[in-house]
Amino acid sequence: MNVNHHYTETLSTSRFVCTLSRMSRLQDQDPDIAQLVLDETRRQEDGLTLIPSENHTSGAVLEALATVFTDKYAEGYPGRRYYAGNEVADRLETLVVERAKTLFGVPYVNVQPYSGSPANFAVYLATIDPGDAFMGLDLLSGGHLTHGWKASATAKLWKSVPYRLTADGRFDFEHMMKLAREHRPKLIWCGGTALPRTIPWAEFAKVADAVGAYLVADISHIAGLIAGGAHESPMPYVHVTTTTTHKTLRGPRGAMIMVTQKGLDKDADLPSKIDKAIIPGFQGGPHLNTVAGIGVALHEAMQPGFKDYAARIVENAHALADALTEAGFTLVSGGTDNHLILMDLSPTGIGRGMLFHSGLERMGLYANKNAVPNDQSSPFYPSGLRLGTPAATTRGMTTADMKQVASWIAQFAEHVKDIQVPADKAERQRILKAFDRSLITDPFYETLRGEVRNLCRRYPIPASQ
Ligand code: DSN
Repeated sequence: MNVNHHYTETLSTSRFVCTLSRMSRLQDQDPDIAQLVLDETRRQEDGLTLIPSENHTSGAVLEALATVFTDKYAEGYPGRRYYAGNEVADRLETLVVERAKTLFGVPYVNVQPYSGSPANFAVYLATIDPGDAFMGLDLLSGGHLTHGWKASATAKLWKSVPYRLTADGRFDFEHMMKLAREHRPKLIWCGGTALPRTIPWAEFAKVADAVGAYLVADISHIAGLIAGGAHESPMPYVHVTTTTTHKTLRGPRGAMIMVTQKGLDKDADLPSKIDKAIIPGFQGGPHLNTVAGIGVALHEAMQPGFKDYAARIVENAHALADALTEAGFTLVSGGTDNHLILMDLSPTGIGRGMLFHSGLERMGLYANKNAVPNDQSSPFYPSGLRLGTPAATTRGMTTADMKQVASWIAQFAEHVKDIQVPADKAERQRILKAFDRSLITDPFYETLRGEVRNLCRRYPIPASQ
């Protein structure tokens, strides 16, 4: 295996070395896949993940994922399985459910959803009938596909009534109340994927309660902040909460559905409806190795240090937002309260998110293009860039490092200030192809990539957190 010696020395406590030492059989039996695992490990080490929905799991979570639980079918629930041999699986799932109940303070949790979209689908199946109206945040305002975007099956099977943010990125509860009274939704989603501000759960509850709708919080992005006390919990206000487990919560790729006491008071059968919606309604056997990994992540989130981690995510996001603002960028809502920053690049031309996405990627800074509220461009060529600090904070980066990141973004912006992304398709393709070529030939990118790599090597991804 071609491993740079200096590199492994620098990272003697890192995930790279742990990965290498764990893979002797894989290297012998399938060197191609082993090499890809190492290449991806190195990509993550040498670049900086600023995608707000990504994070770096601990070595313990990775170890739980790579276990014999992956071999076992466990359709059903503890004590009620369709397969034999589930006595250990029952103990595992029960333990993980209990941890989630304790961490989030709820009476019921299902830890089986394969990921966020299946979790959200199961909530629809459990709570409303086909054709019923529901409200969710429009994708272009930062909602998720499954909150009713027109291309999602959720908008085909149920009647989607989207609500939007104001042009300055704020919720408009008066407008929402008007929509709710007009369409009488049976379910209202709160939460999203590009929301830089605190979500005022109580305001949502007023709207949902006024029309007797289920209120469901999708806390996928902020579950770790809620667990760590850096964002108010929705549990007193909503009936159901869904979350992925791999974002700020820093677990494996999976999801959970939780029913609150308010949810039980509305419908005591909600837990059993959700259980049935997952299996046999929508999924087959749970991925028990993922369930084990979720259990480890929940245990980590219950440790005192996790509060500090959540606080540092927000501190770093504030520092990054402030430095970007000082550098002259426009941020949706003017800043951030959480882990996420949405840059509005439209003051320098609409549709420029793609340029930043690809240019920064070439420099080893991984962020993603994103629509901004009232975006005048299409979702594939949006005018925004979404950034976040959960992964950088896991590496131990500080507010000073966030200032450096903002400075690199500003240098890139200056470098491409004359490039526009035209609305005309053919012209756009021509300009973007020329831009892609410049990413290879222009020495600016290699120089900046080296600077990013140097910073990243000062902060190896820890094998333990
Ligand atoms: N893909 C997730 C995100 O990046 O926010 C949402 O599902």
